[in-house]
Amino acid sequence: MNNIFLLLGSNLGDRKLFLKQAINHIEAEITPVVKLSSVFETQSWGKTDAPDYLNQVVQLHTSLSARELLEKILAIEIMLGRERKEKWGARTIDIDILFYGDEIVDEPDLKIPHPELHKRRFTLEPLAEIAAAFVHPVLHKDILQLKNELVDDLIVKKYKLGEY
Ligand code: PH2
Ligand code: MG
Ligand code: MG
Repeated sequence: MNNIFLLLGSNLGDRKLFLKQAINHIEAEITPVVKLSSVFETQSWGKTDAPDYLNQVVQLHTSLSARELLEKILAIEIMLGRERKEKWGARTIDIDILFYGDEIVDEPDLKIPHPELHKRRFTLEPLAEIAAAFVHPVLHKDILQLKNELVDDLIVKKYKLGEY
């Protein structure tokens, strides 16, 4: 079984519901979730005038290949109304593969570990909550260390249900 971490993100529509629906689809069409981080509300990274995101990390164990996993994820994104018009455009749901065990994949449409994850507080905060000791197979540092070394001032805070 391969140990997988995925990042879920939504900044369009009912963000909390899209995260929940993504998890339901992952469990129905891929495999039950092993661990789930808290939901975090995060300032948009890269496109600063975009609406805030909700982000959450999930851990899975699967025997699917990275490519098979990617195909299932893309199908779930489409089912949840994902449209790709512009880079970093607002989206109902984005599901990114952060890690596929210790494997390194470098293909045009699939790069694992996710090449930007160590620069992004919106990824490392939820990831550190459930996998602080996981060692990045390229950078050879654990998630807690990467989080402590971050240079990213965008606000990332735990999202409380019923706050809005
Ligand atoms: N995803 C991006 C670009 N910027 N910012 C936040 N806060 N959360 C995201 O999930 C995110 C982003 C590209 O996929
Ligand atoms: Mg993404
Ligand atoms: Mg993506």
